[in-house]
Amino acid sequence: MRLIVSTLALGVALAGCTAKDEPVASASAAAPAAQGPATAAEADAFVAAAEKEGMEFGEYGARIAWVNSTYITDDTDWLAAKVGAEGTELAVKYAKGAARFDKVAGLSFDTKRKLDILKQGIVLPAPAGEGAAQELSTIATRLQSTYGKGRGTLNGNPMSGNDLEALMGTSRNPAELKEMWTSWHAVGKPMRQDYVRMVEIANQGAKELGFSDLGAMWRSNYDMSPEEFAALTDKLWGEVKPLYDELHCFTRGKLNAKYGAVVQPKTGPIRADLLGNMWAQEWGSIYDVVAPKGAGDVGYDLTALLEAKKYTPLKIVQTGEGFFSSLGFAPLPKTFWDRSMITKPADREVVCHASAWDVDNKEDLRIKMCTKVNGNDFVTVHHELGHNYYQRAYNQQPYLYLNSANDGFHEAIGDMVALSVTPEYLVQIGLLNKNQVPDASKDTGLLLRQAMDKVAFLPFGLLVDRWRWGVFNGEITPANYNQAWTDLRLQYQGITPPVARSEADFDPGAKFHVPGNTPYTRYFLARLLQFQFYEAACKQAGWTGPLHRCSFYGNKEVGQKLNAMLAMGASKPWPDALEAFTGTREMSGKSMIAYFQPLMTWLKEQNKGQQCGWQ
Ligand code: X8Z
Ligand code: ZN
Repeated sequence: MRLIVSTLALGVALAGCTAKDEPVASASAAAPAAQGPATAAEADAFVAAAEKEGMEFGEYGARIAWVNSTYITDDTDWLAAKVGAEGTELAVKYAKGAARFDKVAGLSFDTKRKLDILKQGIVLPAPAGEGAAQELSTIATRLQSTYGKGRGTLNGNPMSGNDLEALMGTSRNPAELKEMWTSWHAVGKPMRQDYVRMVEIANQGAKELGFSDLGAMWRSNYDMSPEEFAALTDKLWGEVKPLYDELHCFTRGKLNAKYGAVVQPKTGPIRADLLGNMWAQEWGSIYDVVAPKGAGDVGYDLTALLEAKKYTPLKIVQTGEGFFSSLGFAPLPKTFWDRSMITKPADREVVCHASAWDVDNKEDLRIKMCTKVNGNDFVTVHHELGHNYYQRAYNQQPYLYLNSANDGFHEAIGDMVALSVTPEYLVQIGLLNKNQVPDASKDTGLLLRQAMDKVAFLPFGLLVDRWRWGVFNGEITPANYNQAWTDLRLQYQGITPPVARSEADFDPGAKFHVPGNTPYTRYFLARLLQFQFYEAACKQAGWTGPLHRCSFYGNKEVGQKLNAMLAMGASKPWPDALEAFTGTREMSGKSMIAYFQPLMTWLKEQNKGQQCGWQ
């Protein structure tokens, strides 16, 4: 396992979506030279030592984190906390050692870039001082395991988070939805004090590394200043917000029609538990509620197809592998199938939230999922495999470049592949009959179904870190943690909790990435990037039809070009990687907007005369 490399690389005890470790340096490598000003040659040697030792520490930490995440006990928590603390101490020592070369002239491009990665990439830095790293790591481990072991209820019966997540998508009973939402959100409550303390310690750690606060440190990983990055995310949100606003307006109208004004008023925010997802982050599960008659009947439902063809979780993963193989990527290694956790074990506590792992930074790729046979998990499997194929594509890079171009890239690859899961593709793999392929008159439905997941997610993708950035810089204090969360949910998503909240609650803790300490802006970026990648791939494939009907399944040329970008790892600033595959150097909402253009026109027409907006 590696000490923190970048925002993507997570600490040992903090396995998130792509569980990796942080770069490690020994105390000797990190220690300042005894005498004289530092030289470029010393910087080269410092980086080389870091890479060597990081690689060595890596596998050890990753194996412990894996066992902890797939078998939560007091003992594995203890081990994960211990190795996490060791990793953090080394990473911090390393980051501080790297600062010694700040003013050294004549550094090579790579040495300078790697020193920056060492200085900026720690997700949860600990300050100096006896026991700080251990306390931080113990808290971080406890938060993640508390989430993993969390339970809510339905009709008074205890239920795992994983089961509740699925049921939020299928129940259409407002009382049940409210119960599931409320009981699950109680999982955050006991985390509050830990979270407060964790923020104190990690903020202090960030300050010792020269950052104003931990949020600024997180925002420093995008080949631009933290301020420029925050401004970029504002700009990107501005591009796509009009599309979200139309979707919100349309969806609210349909919910009002289905449930009546007592449950869902005609104006104002949407009740958060009615949108088919525990966090109202993706709404595709309630497509049946919003589907317009005729044009909205897309003729098939992926979950139903998977059930009808008796797909198993394993078969879904094999199907995902098949897509990547069709692009020319080598099959997954045997160890992937032996070591992955594809379904939820019956007899022990695990972290069900899906993640992809690269345990030895070479070939020991794994996913960890509690896969259910439904359309959502079909997409999530592709998402996770995208991480694994990325990891393997860059495994020839030096240790500090074993990462994506920026963290949004890592999150976008599998999703871009899943955008190719078109009706025509489903025919190719035998899930759909040829005569079931919806004709052009159903395009609105297909796009609306897709928008309910892709567009609906955007404000959520942004606000999770808006909240954390505020917590880290002190604008949000423990006295208004929950109110600030609820306010941001209203401001960005236009949603409101189904029951009154207070500062006795800690709703952010009910979302995996908060107790899991996984930065979240990456998913916002990925939502836009995946459409940029997809549009570029379709162009490469010579597709001329409507964008959303394009599948690049089986296209080796696309595969080759994709591999070229993935293989760059983190070795170049992200605009270089983006350019290599798409020809542009800008992250932008343009491709997503182009994809949904026909839907936007249609939504505006539907929403005519409605009082859209919520404030
Ligand atoms: O956490 C994930 C992946 C693992 S990186 C399953 N995602 C975000 C979430 O679930 O909140 C993918 C979409 C957004
Ligand atoms: Zn992911």
